[in-house]
Amino acid sequence: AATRIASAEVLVASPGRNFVTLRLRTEDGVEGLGDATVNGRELAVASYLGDHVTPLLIGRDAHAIEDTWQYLYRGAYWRRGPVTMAAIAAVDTALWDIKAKLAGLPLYQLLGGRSRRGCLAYGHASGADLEELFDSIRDHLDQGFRAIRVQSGIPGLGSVYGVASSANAAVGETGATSRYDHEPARRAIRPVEEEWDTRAYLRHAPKVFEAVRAEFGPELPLLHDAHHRLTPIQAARLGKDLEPYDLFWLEDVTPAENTAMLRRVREHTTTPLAIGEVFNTIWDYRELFEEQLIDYVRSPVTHAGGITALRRILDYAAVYQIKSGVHGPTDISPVGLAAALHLGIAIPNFGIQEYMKHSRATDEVFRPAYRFTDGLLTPGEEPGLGVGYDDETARAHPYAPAYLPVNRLQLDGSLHDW
Ligand code: GCO
Ligand code: MG
Repeated sequence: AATRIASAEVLVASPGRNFVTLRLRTEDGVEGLGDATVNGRELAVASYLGDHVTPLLIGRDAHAIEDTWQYLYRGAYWRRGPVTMAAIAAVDTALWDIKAKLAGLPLYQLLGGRSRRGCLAYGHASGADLEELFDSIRDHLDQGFRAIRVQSGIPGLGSVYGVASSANAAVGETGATSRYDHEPARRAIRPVEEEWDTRAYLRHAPKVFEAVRAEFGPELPLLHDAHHRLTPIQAARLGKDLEPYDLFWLEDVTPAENTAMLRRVREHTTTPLAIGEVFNTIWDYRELFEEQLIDYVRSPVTHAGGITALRRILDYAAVYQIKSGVHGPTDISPVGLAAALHLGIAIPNFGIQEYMKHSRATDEVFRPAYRFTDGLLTPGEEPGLGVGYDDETARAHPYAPAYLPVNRLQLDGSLHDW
């Protein structure tokens, strides 16, 4: 029998940072949550959902997840794009949450059941110099991380995106919530500007990994994010230069728009490649999969059209022995992270899960059931996603515009990829 959707609310709040959350409720009062956060463009998705999607949902069968997905994707005429796909993702995730609650099961049971003890997580270590970086790696090892992303400051450059530094001790000033908050979205009406020099980066990065391997040995899986900043030939050189340090992956070496660029990179290096955090559909991956140009899929549930769509992308990836490496920064809400963990524990081709840890304020609103133990994340056994939404706590944290930095070349101030 049909279980009708009776209400749909778009919740915008800023507990630690801005989040857009969709809450659907059935006529029997069963609630489902979906994450629709697009960092720095939050209100665009809130409007897309509130003005154009939620009115369509009232009265629909909450069980008809695939039909609702197709209805919102094909029905809009305007396909793809981060705003559309985040909105569809939120609806899809909320419907899976409801279905699992109605079944009385944690969501992963509906996705095929448990395939592993937990999802291997990687944390973000970083430092302005090697000393700070080593401290940060040690701190992550103490927290139990068994895989670590390494980002470092570059001599001659000021602050570098993705690198925590003593500068972030000026919490509030930069928007950082702690010294380890290295990707602060600054609360202001426009982004801060950082400086960049690709040649300095290419000279320095291999030295950093050489030092890290010398200090921490050959076992520890190490990852690195180049944040779309390189040309194909520069990326090829970096991949080659890092080969002796045996990276788990090198992420986003080139801008994502031109996937064919990865062909050039792949010709030159055996360093595994990860890409896709800014992709939003299966179509973005087609060439990359079929030509086996990448090793890991970075799309999160939140930006790729939900659990239904990410599952489809990852099944397609499995044909080519490509694995998941789902995006998990703090701008993916606990709802988006929980969805990734239910999927990650069930699928055959799980690779790794990014885990940055949300602030206390964030966890107080969402109260996630997932746990991090001995380097592994587990989604918990509560029915559904295992995430809630505390309206009263959320109301104490109203939305405020906040933006990540932009990046200009040190040489002449040209705007560069960040
Ligand atoms: C990562 C990402 C993030 C993004 C951020 C954008 O690998 O975790 O690159 O740091 O920059 O999520 O909103
Ligand atoms: Mg990244």
